[in-house]
Formats: sequence, structure tokens, C-alpha cells
Amino acid sequence: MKMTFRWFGDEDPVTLDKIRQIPGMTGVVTALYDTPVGEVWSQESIDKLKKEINDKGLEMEVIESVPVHEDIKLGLGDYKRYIENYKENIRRLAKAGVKTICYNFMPVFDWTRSQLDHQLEDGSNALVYYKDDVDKLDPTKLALPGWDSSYTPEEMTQLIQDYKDLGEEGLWKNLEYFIKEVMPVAVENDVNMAIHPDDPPWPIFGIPRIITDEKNLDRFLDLYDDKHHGLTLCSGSLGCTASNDIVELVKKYAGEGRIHFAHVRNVKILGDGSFEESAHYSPCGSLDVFEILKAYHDAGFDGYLRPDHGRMIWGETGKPGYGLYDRALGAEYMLGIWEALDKMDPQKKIEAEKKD
Ligand code: DNO
Repeated sequence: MKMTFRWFGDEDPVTLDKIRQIPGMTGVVTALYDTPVGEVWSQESIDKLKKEINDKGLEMEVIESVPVHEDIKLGLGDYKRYIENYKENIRRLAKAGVKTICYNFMPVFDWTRSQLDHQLEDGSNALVYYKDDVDKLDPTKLALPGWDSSYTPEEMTQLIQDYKDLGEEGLWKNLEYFIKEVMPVAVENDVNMAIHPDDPPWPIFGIPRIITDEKNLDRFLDLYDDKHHGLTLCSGSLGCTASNDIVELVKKYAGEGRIHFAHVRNVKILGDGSFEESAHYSPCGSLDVFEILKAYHDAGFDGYLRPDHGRMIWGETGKPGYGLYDRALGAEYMLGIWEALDKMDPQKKIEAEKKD
């Protein structure tokens, strides 16, 4: 397992200098944020970014995300050109030593919450999703970090209608087309493609979402028979409904070598389709983070893992979910679990003794 940390580039208040001081951090997960969605990333910018990161002693082996243009998801307009651009981005990133690309196929909206700074009992604040509040939101007027904010309300209304017309099966069809086009390039360049599940894993605002549960993850993986075609298993996204058993999903898909990137975060399920994000430590939420990590460990997981969203604590302000302190606490907690699992693993003990 390689512990990594998301970094939003030079604009991120959590600098590389801070990230490199978190014990056990091997690299950052990042992207080029100044290229419009769908366009080709310049090799020069990719190489510059890599150098900046490597100069701080960190690796840049995971990109999160190379976003998929809405035209591809809708199978409309310029989708063929955008797919060619996507392939070129895979080639260019591979040239820079990138091993894993995270992406998602969520229509219009990436992760969705009703509030980004809900105050918890201990005075920290966290992202929450209260179903009643989300139901009252007007999606054409919303903007959350991570969303493409370049649409006017009119364009957004049209886009939402297009997805309603497309429906779930239409979205599957376009996903299949995309996968069959890009995967041969990924395989040829030895890049793992890791789809991020929908967050939350159910349809919102009446538009379809399909990367939501075991049945659909199976259907997704069946689209292309090669290990490079895999998952970003996000415990918090899939785990905000009790119907997804994260430990079992990790056992199954890590066992099949299909998880290339692990997002680990805890979440408190409130039972009525609502949830609150919580600290990583298992007793703080509904997920058993120890059992999740044990499932990765038992499967011999050697991919990338990152702490996912953290709360804002100790007065920190910044990008919701992506402050320094709580994510660093999460990383250390998970490294502690991993070290214990390593040292208690009889096979690893034998190997270590042989080395001595
Ligand atoms: C939320 C993230 C997502 C993720 C994308 C991947 O914080 O996990 O925004 O980066 O869905 O494409």
C-alpha cells in the first residue's frame, strides 16, 4: 500500500512542504486544474507539475481526475473528439510515469452535499448530506467545489433535461462506448483506470447515477476484461448507505486485483438517506475502518490509498473536506493500523526474519 494525499496544486493552502512532513506520505494525487474539461493537457505542464512534486521528495503516480466531458457521457456533440483527447491524455500522463488515473462518470454533479461546514458537537465542522435539504435545492443555482461551474442556469437546465432523457441505460451505453475506446490505450501504456463511484450512490435531482452498488460495479467491470480496468473504491461514497457492505466489497474487488486506488473515509449513516462525514477513527462513524484496512491487507493490496475528506479542526479554514489536520490524522491512524497488520502477519514476519 502506498499512502498518498490529495493536493490541489499551487493554489492549495495545504502546500507540498506541509504534505511532505506527514510521516509515511509517498506522494500526492493531483491534476492540472487550468486546462478546460475535455482538452488535451500540455506535456510541458504535466512535466513541470511532476518536477515540482518530485523536487519535494514526493511522487506523482496518481492523477485525480482526468474529467470526462459531459458530451462523452451524453454521447452528443463533440464526444468523439473528446474521447481522442482523453486517449492522448492517458499517453502523455503515462510518459510522465503516472500509473493510475481516477475519473468518474457522474452526470453534471460530482459529489453532492447539503452543507459544507456543518458544526459537529465537538466544535469541528464537516460536510453533511441531509436528504430533506437536498430535495429543496435548485440544482441550476448550485455550485460546490469540484463541480464544473462554467454553466449558466439555462445551460444547466438543458443539461439536466438531456440526462433525464438519456436515462440509466443510455448512460450505461455511453460508458461502455467510452471504456471500449480508452481501455486499449490504457493497457498499451500500462495505466490503471480507476472509476470513482457516484457520491452519493443514488440518483439526485432526477438524473441517473449508475456506479452505485455491487451489482453495478460487477456490470461495470464486465465491460472490459483486463485488470487495468478497475476501481477507485471510495468507502465514504459507497458507504453512506448501509446496503453497501464496504468490507465485503473490498474483499471481493481487491481480491480480484481490480482496486487500484483506495479512498478511505468514515461516514455516519443517519438512516433516512442522510449522512454526516466523520473522522476516520472507526468509533466516530458507521464504518469499521480497521476491518476495511484489514480486508485490503489480507488481499495483498499494493495500490495507492489516500485519506479522503477530513473535518475542519483546530480553527483551520480552506477547501471543504480537504484541510490538512484531519486528513493527516486519518493518514497516521491508517498507517498505524497497516503497520500493526504487517507486524502481526505471520508470513511477513517469516520474510522479515529471513532478511535479517
Ligand atoms: C471528492 C472526490 C471526488 C473525486 C472525483 C473523481 O472529494 O472524491 O471529487 O475526486 O469524483 O473523479
